[in-house]
Amino acid sequence: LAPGERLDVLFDAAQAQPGDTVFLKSLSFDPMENEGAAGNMGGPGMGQMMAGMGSSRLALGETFNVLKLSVVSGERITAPLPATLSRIQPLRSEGAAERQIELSMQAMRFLINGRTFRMDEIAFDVKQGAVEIWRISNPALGMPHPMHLHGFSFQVLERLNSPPQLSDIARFGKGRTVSDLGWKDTVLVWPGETVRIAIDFSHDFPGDQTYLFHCHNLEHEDAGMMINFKVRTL
Ligand SMILES: [Cu+2]
Repeated sequence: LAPGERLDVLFDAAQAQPGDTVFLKSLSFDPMENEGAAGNMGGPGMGQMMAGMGSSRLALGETFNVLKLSVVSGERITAPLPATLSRIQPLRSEGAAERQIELSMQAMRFLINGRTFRMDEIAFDVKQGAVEIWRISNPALGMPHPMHLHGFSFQVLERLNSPPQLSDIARFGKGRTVSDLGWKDTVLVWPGETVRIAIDFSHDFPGDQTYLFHCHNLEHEDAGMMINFKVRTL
């Protein structure tokens, strides 16, 4: 799970005893920050510089405790799981226009389709009510980017060229992992990966409306990884 992503988790405490402490842990992983490999910058990699800007002493990808649960009573609540969880109708995306979204970085800026964020600039127009497929590509020497869309939920259709730590847990077809299955507003795109998402641009607001699409890594969006786009009524 990347910054901005969310999951519903059911925790079965049937085995826990009063006095037990249970931790929800983030397990170690390869953060793939490609430090020192960021092309023309020389010196320390951008990830290293960015990490130096924050106050966190936790190394990227290191194991840490997310949540501590102290079990204080032995009260038992037995609640059966519903036979079926929420069902999501796949968006009808056959024949939908496919839009290329290229992520990159250059000279301490993070870019989307070669652009760095400008408040007064509209990167592209989308027709209100259209279903589009966005094909989001991250270069092999990039960094992981949790890409967040304002205003519309989307569905993850497919992951291509995923790194092994991700493809090893892709059990749901088309390279998708468990966190790809629900309605999403943030999707993590790993270095070298292409992720295809489907979006229905229907909304109830009058006239043309401007929305944002950006990386949810705060250092990256602050360094320009954000675009405006306009949903037009025509
Ligand atoms: Cu990013």
